[in-house]
Amino acid sequence: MKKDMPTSNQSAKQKDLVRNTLDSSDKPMTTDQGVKINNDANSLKAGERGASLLEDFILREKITHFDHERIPERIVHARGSAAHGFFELYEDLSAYTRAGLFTKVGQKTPVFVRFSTVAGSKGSADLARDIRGFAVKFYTDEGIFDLVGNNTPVFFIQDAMKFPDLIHSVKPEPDNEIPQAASAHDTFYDFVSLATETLHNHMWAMSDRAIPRSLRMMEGFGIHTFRLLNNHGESHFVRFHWKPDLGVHSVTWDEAVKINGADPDFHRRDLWEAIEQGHFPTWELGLQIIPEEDEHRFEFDLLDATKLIPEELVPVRIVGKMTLDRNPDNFFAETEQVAFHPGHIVPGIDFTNDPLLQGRLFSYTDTQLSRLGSPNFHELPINRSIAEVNNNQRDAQMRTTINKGKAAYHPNSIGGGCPFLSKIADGGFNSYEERVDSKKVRARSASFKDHFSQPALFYRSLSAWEKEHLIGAYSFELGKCQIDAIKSRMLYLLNHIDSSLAKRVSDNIGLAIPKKIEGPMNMNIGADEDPSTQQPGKLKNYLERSAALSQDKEKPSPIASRQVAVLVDHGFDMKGFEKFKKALEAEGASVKIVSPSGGIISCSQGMKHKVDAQLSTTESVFYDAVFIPCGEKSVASLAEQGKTIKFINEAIKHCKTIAFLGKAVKLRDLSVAKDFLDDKAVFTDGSPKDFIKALAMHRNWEREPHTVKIAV
Ligand code: HDE
Repeated sequence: MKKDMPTSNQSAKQKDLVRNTLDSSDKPMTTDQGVKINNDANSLKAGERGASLLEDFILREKITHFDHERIPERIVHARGSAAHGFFELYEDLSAYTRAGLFTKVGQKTPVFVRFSTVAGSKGSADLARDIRGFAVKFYTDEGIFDLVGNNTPVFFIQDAMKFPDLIHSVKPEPDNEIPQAASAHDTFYDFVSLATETLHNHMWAMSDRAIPRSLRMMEGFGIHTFRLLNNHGESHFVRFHWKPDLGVHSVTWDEAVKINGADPDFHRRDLWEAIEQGHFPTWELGLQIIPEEDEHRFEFDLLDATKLIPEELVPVRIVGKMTLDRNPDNFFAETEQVAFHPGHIVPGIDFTNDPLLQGRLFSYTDTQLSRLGSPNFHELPINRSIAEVNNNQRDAQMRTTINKGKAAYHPNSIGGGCPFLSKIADGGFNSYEERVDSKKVRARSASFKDHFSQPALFYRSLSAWEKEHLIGAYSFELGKCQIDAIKSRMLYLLNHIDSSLAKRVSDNIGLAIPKKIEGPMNMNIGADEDPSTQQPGKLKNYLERSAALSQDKEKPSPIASRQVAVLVDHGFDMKGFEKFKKALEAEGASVKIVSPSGGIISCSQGMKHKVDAQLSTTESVFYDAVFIPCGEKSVASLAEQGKTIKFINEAIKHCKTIAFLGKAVKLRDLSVAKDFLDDKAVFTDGSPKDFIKALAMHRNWEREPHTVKIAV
């Protein structure tokens, strides 16, 4: 019988059956062996005040299970949040691939997506400056396809051999286990400054991409070049892109630091609540498709994961949409136990010789063996294929399938030759018949050697405010390092990428840019190779600027699910409040009443309103915009709270949209907002239209240079 994974239109009963979910409502409590329990509060004792008895199997079972509840966290990407959804294809791509996922237009393929940070532990804060994982499990009719990507289009290293070094350098330092979920320390910069291939991805990590406003507002990238194979065995190269319908947006570093303290679960909560409220996040899937014959057309190597293919050179073709519409029922069973693997592909998709990808193909199954403890991890409900699984793999720990029959080998006659093999024409998997004719070498291709041109392209492509943020990030991170020789090496390298960038960072950290650096600086070379081939090499400028690399877009983003704080107390003006609230909610924004006291407050019309957050328990950094309605009593009460002024000052500092209606102008004049009267996102009239327009642009970054002196 063919199993079916849930799509949003399947019945709840069907979903539970496949996913092995258990709803305990109206059920008696039992032991793991099904025995009904009569007393769950007291252990079995020799007398009420006597010793506990070893025979108490109920106590022993409960404690033993508890003792073993934790499994090893992921060695990287330990901190994650996930959701269910589906992918829908716009157009038939059978000219390129035979994968049903990309040829059956309109079919909904179920997905499970896990977002993560890389460096921090499972319990670390969400707003760490870090690359985000963006891993998608497609439950296709032809088996599982995992697109295990990140929110940057490139990676730090070119060859899997260096992955443990990269991760060891960024993880907390081994002597004192400091710092948690932070790259701003000596070991990381020691490695980065010696391994120049890291510089491109590092530049992305110093950009706003590494502190997203929401997991729902990030791009995703498969990074490696993969192959698509069609029914004729023809191959095209492909790179995968996810483009969020909500736009790509970030917070400032100052906000990130504050959010980490005030709500370390900020991203997790944001994703969860958006889905609960029906604001289902969506991404369009884009493909960059490159014909076989164009493999060597570019001034970089397609197999090099530290290089992106600018969209100006190969446009991104939008082919479908992914919607996340259901939160997991159980964090551990789903988000923690999901096992992704770039080697999970389906017929019609294939690998390339990218040496980073090739190493990953080994690593992911290997890690599941220690993390999930058994080669049967594919039997966990979240990892199960919806295509039927039949083979002669047997046994091992925690096997749940009960295979029938005697034949567990192939060929066999006892089992009628089953399970039988499938012809390629009948859906059997085939690999691209790539010609391989070469010497066995331990080397890096010369075509991988340019480590500077794309970081320079990225920097050139940023807007002025993005460059300022990046300069701030480098200054912060290097400022936290202790060893001058490491910082100097970084300045030397930055100077090769962009001298104005290096100069600003050098001024900020108070260290001169060195003219020369002693010793080799390119770890790609082996002991017997010529050190003169090392970086930095000459910059190539094949493109002045790539618009896709910048987050600075003229197009407004939808404001649905944006959080708007309304600062009020008893007696606030209902008319102005309602006008804004209605207009904002009509666009899907969430209006939250923030007031000095919790509970219920009444407005000018005597109506009762439930307070969403007490001023003392919330922070300006949780909201995208603020408005303060008129109302003498309300404004007077707010004016007495130091937190009100801090709240407003922070909103101004973080370039947010803010409106002071009627008498609330008094609060504008008590805060730094009085210095921003001509600002295009600071309002004093009663029209929500302009407020919404400003919010749709995310922030007024033009304000930022004037906020430097704001002391919050
Ligand atoms: Fe991973 N990576 N990785 N990685 N990776 C893991 O697998 C590894 C790389 C990525 O939400 C681990 O199940 C090696 C690139 C994501 O569960 C581990 C190399 C990209 C996730 C592993 C890389 C990624 C992982 C840890 C270099 C972007 C989280 C737990 C050869 C394209 C998936 C696990 C999730 C997880 C190894 C490089 C993305 C240890 C050896 C490049 C999103 O197997």
